[in-house]
Parts: sequence; structure tokens; C-alpha cells
Amino acid sequence: MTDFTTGLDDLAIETPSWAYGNSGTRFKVFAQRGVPRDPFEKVADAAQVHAFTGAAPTVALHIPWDRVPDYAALADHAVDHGVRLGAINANVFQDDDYMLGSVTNPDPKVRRKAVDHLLECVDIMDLTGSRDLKLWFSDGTNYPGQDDIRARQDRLSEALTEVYARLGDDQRLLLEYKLFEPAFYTTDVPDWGTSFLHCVALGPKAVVCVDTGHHAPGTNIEFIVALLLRAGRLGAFDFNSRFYADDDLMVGAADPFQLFRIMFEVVSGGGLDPATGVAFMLDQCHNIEPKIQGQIRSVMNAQEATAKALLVDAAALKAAQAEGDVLGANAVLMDAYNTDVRPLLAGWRESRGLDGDPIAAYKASGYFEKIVAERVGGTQAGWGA
Ligand code: LRH
Ligand code: MN
Ligand code: MN
Repeated sequence: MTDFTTGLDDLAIETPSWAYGNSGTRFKVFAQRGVPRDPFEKVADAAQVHAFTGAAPTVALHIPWDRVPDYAALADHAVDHGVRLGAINANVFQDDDYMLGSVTNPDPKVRRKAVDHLLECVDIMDLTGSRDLKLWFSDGTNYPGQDDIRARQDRLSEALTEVYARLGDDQRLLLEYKLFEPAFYTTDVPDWGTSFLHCVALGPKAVVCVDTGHHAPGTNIEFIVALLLRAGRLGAFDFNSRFYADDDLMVGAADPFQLFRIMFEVVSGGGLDPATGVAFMLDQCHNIEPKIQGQIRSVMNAQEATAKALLVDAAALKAAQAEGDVLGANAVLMDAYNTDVRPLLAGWRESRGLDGDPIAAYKASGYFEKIVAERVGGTQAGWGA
């Protein structure tokens, strides 16, 4: 087990550019005051989250939502603000041509267009210095017989192979799965097993991304995490929490105990060690709550779950397990979960020269009032029309 302080020092949460823009459901996007007007302002907001938590040093981009003429300039801007650009998220789900799929579309011209976008994303990674290309495909079918399930897997494999071949030595492909939506009968990458099979076929630079909102109700996500870590294929998390489906709410809000169980598997499986290469990203939208504060709160929730996981008495747990002491073993875990780690985390922040209460410090900083005064006509995150 990693020790408490080292573990917290190692936990770096990547925030998503799209969390800072206006977002909503397909019913309504509520515009908020002070939201960024361009990717540069999104990066500036992300830098605030890092400034107050000390734990969010990178920001993920989504292309084309964050298309800029000069990516190197955006990367420099990030560094000037004390953060770096992180994963590049491809987007092959918002174009009319993709109605029947992107890389699995029956039409080779559409597949070409989709793969070209993915290759363009690797070009962007070269400019931003990003390690990870995150791929999520909305591809699937709505009706039995609509398309050939196996042929779609062949087309997916062909596309992934071409993109994988384009990756540099230090770059990775993260293949994200999602059970359903927008496709309702079959999804081409619906679960970790499908993602894992493709990653293994591609090679060591292909790893699985677990979005915590993308499973059927009741799925034991920590079991998936344990298996993927054991197989060396846990590449990343898209953290968020869900009450129903892909809610994209703040991680740790719906089920902090689940987040603790996940982080316990991460900690005990060595996943906090930067050498293991697990990226911890938020994939959230703040539709009704203030966005920067929502991101700060999410980082704090992830830290709290991790701190509790780090407090598990590994030796006592092992002993209880070896003795077959079912309740004793469970009690070791619950003792850690039931510890109030907030004072410990405040101490960790203060030892880094930060305020122990990031939300209060952010509110007192005047940043929100400043962006409200400066920014008029903020952009939409990309979601909801
Ligand atoms: C799909 C998803 C995927 C997208 C993001 C905006 O539901 O989780 O990661 O890139 O949402
Ligand atoms: Mn996601
Ligand atoms: Mn999602």
C-alpha cells in the first residue's frame, strides 16, 4: 500500500474543458454568467481549480469543441496559467454523416472521414504534448438486423489499427465503452470486455477508459477496475456519478461509497503510482450549479475517497482475510470509509501553502466576479442544443 501523503501527492485529477462551458440536457441549456467564450478562457478556469486544490494540474480538450488555430499557443497559455493540456478527446458523434455510425458505418467514405478526424487528433497531440487520445464511439444500431454485428467489429478494428499505427512512442489510445445511448439495440463498444479485446489486439499502447457513468445499474465497477489493473490495461477513468444513466453529475455525489470502493482497488492494485499510467479525469457537466466550484468540489470528492482508501489498514485486512474472518475484514474497510478525512486533507493542503477550504478560498478570491464582468456571451460546452 502506498502511504497516505505519497498517495495524495500522486493523485492528479484532469478536468475537462467542457465542464466550464454552458451545458444542459436535450430539454434546455441554462446559460450561466461568466462562462468562457473560447478554449483559452476554459483553460484559465481550469487553472483556478488547480490553484485552489493543488490536485488538478491538467485540462482535457475535446475536438472540435476546442478547435483553435494554434495549439502550441494554447499549450503555452496553459503553462502560463500553471497547468498543462491533457488528453485529446475525439468527437465523431456530432456530424450528420454519422447517423449510422462513424468508424463502423457501412459506407467507407464516412469511415474514412471519421478515421481522418482521429488522425487529426493525433496531430493535435503532437502540438499540445498530450499523451492520451481518448476515443468514445456513439456507434451502434437501433433495430435487430439493421447492420451486421460482426462486420461492424471488423470495421472498428480496421479503424483502430490505423490510428494505433499513427501514435508516437509515448502516446496512448484510450478506448472508452458505454452500454447504450445514443444507440439502443447494439452499441459497438458497450462494455469493458469489448474494449479490452480491441486493446489487446492493438498492442500495449491501447488501454481501457472506465467512465463511471457508463454501466448498467448494479454493475460492480470496482471489480472491473481490479481486473483491468491486474491485466495492465486500466488506462484512465472518466469520473462522474449517476443516479440513472449517463447523468454526468459530480463524482462522489450519488454514491461516495462506490467511489471509495473503486479507489480502494486502485490503491491496492498500485494504480496510484504514476508509473502504472492510470489517468484520473473528470467527465462532467454542471448544468445547474456553478461550474468552477463544481469542479473544485469534484476534485475534493475524489481526494476524500482516495484518502479513505489510503487509510485502509492493509496488514489488518490481509490477516482477517487469511483467517477467513469475514466480518473482521469488512470492518477494516468500513473503519477507513467511516473516517472523517476532511481535517487530514485540509492539513495536506495547508502543508502545500494552500487554503484548507478550497471552495471558501475560491469564493473569496473574486475570480467569479471578475469573469462575470469581463465575459459576455459565453460558449456552450457542446452538449444539448
Ligand atoms: C460519452 C462521453 C465521452 C464523450 C464525453 C463528452 O457519453 O462520456 O467521454 O467524449 O461524454
Ligand atoms: Mn466519458
Ligand atoms: Mn458519458
